[in-house]
Amino acid sequence: MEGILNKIIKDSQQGKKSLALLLDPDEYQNESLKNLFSVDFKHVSYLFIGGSLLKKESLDELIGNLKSINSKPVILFPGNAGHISDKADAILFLSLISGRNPDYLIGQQVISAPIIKEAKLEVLPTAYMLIDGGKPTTVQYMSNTMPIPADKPDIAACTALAGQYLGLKITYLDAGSGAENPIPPNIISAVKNETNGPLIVGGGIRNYEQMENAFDAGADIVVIGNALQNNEVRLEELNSPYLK
Ligand code: 1GP
Repeated sequence: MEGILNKIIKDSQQGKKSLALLLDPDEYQNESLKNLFSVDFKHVSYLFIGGSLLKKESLDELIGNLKSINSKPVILFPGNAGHISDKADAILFLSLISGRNPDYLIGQQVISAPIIKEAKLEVLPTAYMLIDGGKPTTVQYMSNTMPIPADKPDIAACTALAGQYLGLKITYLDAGSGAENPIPPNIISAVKNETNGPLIVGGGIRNYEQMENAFDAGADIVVIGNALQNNEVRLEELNSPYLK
């Protein structure tokens, strides 16, 4: 079977773009899930599961529910080493390379490595970068790191290139969940031009236009969480020509 990482890399090389939904287990219970998936969502490729303050039971429960109603790959997007479930298909193995907190550069990774091995999850090595989204976000606070200023594309590009040279396969630019401003297009294009691998972009994307702007600028995968959770946008509205 083709692995998820290989598919993400191949799609990026072929210019095929994807939409990922971010689901927070503490927010989505059975009813809200059924509502979310009551529409046709064939243009969604990945389900990211994560949140900053997860209860383990809700993580396993959400993944179990998701698996019973759909067949999209379920990918963990962990806030820390405790957010691992063997019920998922893969995990974004994140190193927070925009920050200078060793615990999020390598500490949590050491703690989680044997748990991930035991759980037999596919590992997606990911250079995770926070970009200032206009207000302090949970991930900034929890990781105790500073985001890269939103008007510094050169710093973002050099950071992403360093991540690539360290062997990380995917770059994830995140303005943080519920960010006021999504990642600016010039940051996305600067990172895309400087690196070769797949580029994930998320944080504060609330509508079709913002999603398209991210794709136009070079995002391979756009992640949307809050806006769907809060019904600011519906899945049907996100059916872009990029996602055919
Ligand atoms: C956050 O990139 C994700 O880590 C998605 O952000 O919830 O703002 O869509 P939103």
